[in-house]
Amino acid sequence: MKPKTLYAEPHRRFNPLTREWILVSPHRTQRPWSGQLETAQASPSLAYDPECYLCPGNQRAGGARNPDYGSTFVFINDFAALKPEVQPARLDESGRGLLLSESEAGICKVVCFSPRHDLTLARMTVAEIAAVVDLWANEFAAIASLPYINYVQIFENRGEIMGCSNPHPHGQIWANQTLPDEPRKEQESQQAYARQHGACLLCDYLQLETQATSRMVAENAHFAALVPFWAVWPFEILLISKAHAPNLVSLDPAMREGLADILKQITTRYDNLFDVPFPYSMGFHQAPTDDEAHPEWHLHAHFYPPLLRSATIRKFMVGYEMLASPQRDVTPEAAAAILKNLSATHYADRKPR
Ligand code: H2U
Ligand code: ZN
Repeated sequence: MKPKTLYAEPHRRFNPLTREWILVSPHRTQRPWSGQLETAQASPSLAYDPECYLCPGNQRAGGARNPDYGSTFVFINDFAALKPEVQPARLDESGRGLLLSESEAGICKVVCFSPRHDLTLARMTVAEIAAVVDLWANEFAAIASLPYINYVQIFENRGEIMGCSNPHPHGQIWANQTLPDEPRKEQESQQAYARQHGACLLCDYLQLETQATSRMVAENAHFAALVPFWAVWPFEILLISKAHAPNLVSLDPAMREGLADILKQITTRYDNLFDVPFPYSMGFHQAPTDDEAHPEWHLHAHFYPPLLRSATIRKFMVGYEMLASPQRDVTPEAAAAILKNLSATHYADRKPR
């Protein structure tokens, strides 16, 4: 069957990175909606908020005071989910793995992207974002060198709808002893693909998408942003490094600037989709830091935004998604076309008509 016919009907798509299937139901957005509406979040108007625990010079909830920082700032999370010092232990209470637990050591940090309370990545300059990329790379290297750390997760939650506690531009780094499930699935898939085809999964995939162009959203010399063939979230984006690099540390200055540029392009288009600061969870997937060689690993980032039809109508991952399989309502190709055709100029910078 031709893709055109297959993709117009309910069908399944395979995610080769996780080796999981998703259900695509192209016509489902036509159904009426009388469900929950979110309130669209407005941009903060203050460049400095005396009540904000991330603004320069302010006191944090944990009691510490932020320095008067002028660019980026990183600190150990005052309410860290993971801690460096834990007593190593493993317990199998039933002897059959039914009540199994293990100690887990790790470290959690908070990264402020800018001293300006009212900015977001989309509203920062490429040079300012490049400073964040440098900080991510330096933190990755420093945390990776800790002997008890085998995996470093850099991420950002944006918007109240994603559980972000503060509009001040910031992200987090959680790093730990064991490889968590999502990167573990991707690692096993990349290893299996490399064994079977003698090539890199994401290098091959990127080549296909560069030829097809129907899912490409934005590109520069060093990075490509696309709605992956197997996207689950309506406006999900996969950001892929054009070079076969295992992590941020291995990017040269030009590549880092390319990353900063594409991050601005993605977040600007996202904000322009519904003319609101667009909520999402994003994060980088990089090779584990376990002192093994990881030739199979290809640096990439996932953007998972929750919105579906407007600033106030979100996609719920409930019911069938919780119990059976993730499902999406618009095709990835339709979502990519919408995102690609949005202005590359942020709505706040557009002249009033
Ligand atoms: P989110 O907004 O993405 O939840 O991140 C904020 C993090 O900042 C959160 O993990 C930490 C919280 O524990 N935090 C501090 O470390 N110090 C504070 O004073 C408040 C919040
Ligand atoms: Zn602030």
